[in-house]
Amino acid sequence: MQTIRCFIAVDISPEIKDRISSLISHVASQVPRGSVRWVERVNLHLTLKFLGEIQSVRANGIQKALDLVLGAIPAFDLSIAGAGLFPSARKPRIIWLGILPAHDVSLLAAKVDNAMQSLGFEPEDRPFSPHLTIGRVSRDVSESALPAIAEVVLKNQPGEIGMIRIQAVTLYRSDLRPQGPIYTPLAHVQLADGKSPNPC
Ligand code: 2AM
Repeated sequence: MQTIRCFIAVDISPEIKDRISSLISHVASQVPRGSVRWVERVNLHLTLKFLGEIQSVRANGIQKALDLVLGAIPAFDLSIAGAGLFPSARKPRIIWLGILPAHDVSLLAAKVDNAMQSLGFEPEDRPFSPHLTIGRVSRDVSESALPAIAEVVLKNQPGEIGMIRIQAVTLYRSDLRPQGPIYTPLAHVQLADGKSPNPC
């Protein structure tokens, strides 16, 4: 049986992707080359739920379960602003942009999580923390070099990058390749008054 690695995410509009890409270029020029794997413009997204490896035949059922719950949630706006680091600025591994307000998108993530639970996926054991990952610190960066990377990120903290209208969520397939992941949309599911998602 074929398995595929999947996740459910919100897409980012082309304009906002452009702004984020400019920010990434600016920050990347100030940290040692190769110290961070920056997210490619085409791959920028806001993850709602990581599903991991699933049997490919389940994709249809996932789309149907999402259809059932998301059709009742009205579209809403989010602002992308600020930057931060997981798990901490002392030992950063993930570099992210903030998402505001947290409430609506957390509710959306909870609905998605519930829908996936009904299909037998494990519920999230940690509260949803809305963020848009823009970079991952390479494993081979020494611990002593980590705070300097965090300092660059925090020094270049953006104000509001822009608003995105959340009208749909996308089920993605993720193929991990040495050159970087390839994300392929498998299904778009509209919110209550959602229109077709923005083209990448
Ligand atoms: P992130 O944005 O929080 O980093 C596709 O791989 C997306 O799924 C990533 O953007 C990542 O979300 C999330 N993801 C990848 N591997 C994961 C894992 N093992 N556990 C949870 N989320 C994961």
